[in-house]
Amino acid sequence: HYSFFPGRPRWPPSKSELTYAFEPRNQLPENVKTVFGRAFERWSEVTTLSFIETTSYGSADIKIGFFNGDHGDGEPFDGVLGTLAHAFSPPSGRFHLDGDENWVLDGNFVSAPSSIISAVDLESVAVHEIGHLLGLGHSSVEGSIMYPTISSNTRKVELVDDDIQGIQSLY
Ligand code: TQI
Ligand code: ZN
Ligand code: ZN
Repeated sequence: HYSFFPGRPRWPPSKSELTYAFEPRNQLPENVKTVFGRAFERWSEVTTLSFIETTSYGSADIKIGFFNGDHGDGEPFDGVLGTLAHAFSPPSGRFHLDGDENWVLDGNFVSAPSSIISAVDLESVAVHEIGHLLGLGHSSVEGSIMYPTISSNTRKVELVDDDIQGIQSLY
């Protein structure tokens, strides 16, 4: 079953259009940004929320960036595997990904040779973390997007009934 963060934080009803922006210093290529756009779309399809990319990083509701190791928020990344990403509950909007992972995009390695085995599918992680950004905690339903484990080299991007019921009870 789905869960929420303590106190059930959510984005206020007045904010059904959420903006997102990418950390300018990352200089992400367009195909990486597209993956996040698709991940947001999966949640907007089942809610009244919409997500709009903005180039105004400072004023965006959701700020997305790749960071390595200690990046100043008290939750350092740990190199390959372990923690892959973290996102904070509403209305924080902070969405950080571990730059040391071997991220896979549409089945292709972004930053590593394909002989590497610790591949992590970016879209799968993005869909899960956006759930957290919107207020969902972890689910006990195996196979749900919000289930707290994923096998490496696995792609899991489709919301299941439990994810949809959870987000629809918040929004
Ligand atoms: N990052 C954890 C996660 O997003 C961070 C975390 C741990 C957390 N406990 C939490 C976040 C409680 C909110 C509430 O779950 S992770 C997965 C999964 C991670 C894990 O890097 O371990 C995914 C990131 F679910 F597959 F294990 C993305 Cl998809
Ligand atoms: Zn962080
Ligand atoms: Zn999680």
